[in-house]
Amino acid sequence: APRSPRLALTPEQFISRIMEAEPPQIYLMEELKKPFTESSMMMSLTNLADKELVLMISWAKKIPGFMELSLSDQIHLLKCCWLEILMLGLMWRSVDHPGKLIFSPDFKLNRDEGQCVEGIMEIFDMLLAATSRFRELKLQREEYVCLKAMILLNSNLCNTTPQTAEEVESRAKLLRLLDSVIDALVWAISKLGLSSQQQTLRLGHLTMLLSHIRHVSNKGMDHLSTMKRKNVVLVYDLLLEMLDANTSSSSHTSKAF
Ligand code: AOE
Repeated sequence: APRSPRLALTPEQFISRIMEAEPPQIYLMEELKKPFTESSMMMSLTNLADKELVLMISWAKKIPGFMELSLSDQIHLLKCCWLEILMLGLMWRSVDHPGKLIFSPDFKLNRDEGQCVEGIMEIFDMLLAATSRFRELKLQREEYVCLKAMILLNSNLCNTTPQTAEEVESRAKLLRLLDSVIDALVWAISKLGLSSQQQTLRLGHLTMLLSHIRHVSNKGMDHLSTMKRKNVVLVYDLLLEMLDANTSSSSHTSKAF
């Protein structure tokens, strides 16, 4: 049946829509030449991210209400949060594998394998620490999909002041969308059979983890630009200009939409 965007979804419906939007499992599908060198590891990571980013755009488009935002808001949101979204996905895949980062089923790295890339172990450790935190909290799939949508919709909120009437309208839609995601997360938590005090604490802990993810993403971004300066990362088509999300133009992303 056609879905009317004007009818507000219940939290339950909202979650099932974002569960359906989840991208499929990605495989790197290349032979890993072990032991890794700095450039072979960075190449594999970049290849993987390349595939994931294409799927991330289709994922975002399936979030109820996202396509009703202005195109420039859609682009801005994705530009601001792509690495946070990749990182949260990585943490989710790695949550049952202490000490390992499951980039994909055919590309798993131990902390120590980060030794071959300058500066990467520090990022790996932060990723592993946040993953352990999710493990302690026993993060549920429903909560995970809500957090991911929250990262996307929250990423750009404080960076810009809407100016034109269109921007004001898109901003209002964005805020209502964020309300829906928060309601959905609260609903997901309420299913877990906790006391209302424990539910409130869980909501607090989960959302506070998002500030750590933003922090790791900023560190990862710094690391990536260092790598780029050393010409270690091979950056492809769509990915080319976007390492510096704040200063670059949006021509590539526009095409990607
Ligand atoms: C994290 C999760 C994941 O699934 C894959 C990767 C691969 C690379 C990893 C990163 C990660 C974790 C942090 C690392 C990083 C390598 C170095 C860093 C370990 O310390 C990321 C590789 C990224 C390469 C692509 C860079 C260009 C992307 C630009 C995208 C963009 O700006 N836009 C607007 C496109 C948005 C599409 C949704």
